Amino acid sequence: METILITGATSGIGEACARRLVSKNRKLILTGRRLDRLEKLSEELLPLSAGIYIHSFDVRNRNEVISFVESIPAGFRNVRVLLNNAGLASGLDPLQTGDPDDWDKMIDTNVKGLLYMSRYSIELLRGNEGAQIINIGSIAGKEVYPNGNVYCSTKHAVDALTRSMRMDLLPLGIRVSSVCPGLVETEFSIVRFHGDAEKASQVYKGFEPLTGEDIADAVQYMVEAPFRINVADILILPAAQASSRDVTRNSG
Ligand code: NDP
Ligand code: 8X3
Repeated sequence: METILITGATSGIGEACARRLVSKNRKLILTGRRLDRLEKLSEELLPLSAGIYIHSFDVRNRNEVISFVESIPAGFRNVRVLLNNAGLASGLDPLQTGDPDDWDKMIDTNVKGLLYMSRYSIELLRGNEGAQIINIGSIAGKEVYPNGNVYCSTKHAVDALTRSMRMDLLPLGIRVSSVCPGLVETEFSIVRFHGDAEKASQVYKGFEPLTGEDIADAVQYMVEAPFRINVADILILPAAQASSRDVTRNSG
């Protein structure tokens, strides 16, 4: 029986993926920092699954990542899919006035966290038929936009890591791919604007943004594709978005 490990399952895209991928034929490992949310989600999904293991930790902390991997019970260690989804933007400022604490947060989570998770999960994935790592990238990893400086850099790094990990892990039979969304309405912008929900809601005003479920559809396609296929990269945008800077909005 296969196991799928999801980081950032407490909200948004990661939570939608947990809901979409849950099955009586699968075990899930759900992670994030907010234990109360993991407990609630696990309680809800457990009857629909073959088993759920939750663990709250911070992907930025290398020792916590190592302890998490060591803590996984025997029945959950045959991980077939690692979904590296945990990530965030913090701030939206020009470089000259940017807050270096925001920069550290984004680099430590989006780049170093993804690296730690990937590096220490290899032992769980290795040898499992159809093993794969799916990274949640972004349109911000394909192009840049004003004031997106550090966030865009971290997502460009995710793009580079996806392509280089694909080469490194080829001899181990582990496929590596990415799903790169445009604007998805989740808690992402609330986090970016440090809790300012009103400012966050403006980001999605006047057009129909993507939902976490839309991204979960793409992830499900990758996860359930025949093992001979590696769906290497998917860029998904709302119909109203052509690039990071081109979004058609109604004035009303
Ligand atoms: P949310 O804020 O809704 O979810 C982010 C998830 O990441 C949460 O579950 C959060 O859990 C987890 N997370 C953040 N920091 C850490 C950490 N240090 N350790 C462990 N878990 C962490 O945003 P989204 O669902 O939108 O974001 C998911 C991914 O999608 C991110 O990588 C983001 O960059 C990417 N993305 C989002 C887009 C969008 O428009 N929303 C578009 C393109 C990509 P907790 O706080 O409990 O730790
Ligand atoms: C999140 C999408 O456009 O806010 O990666 O950077 S965007």
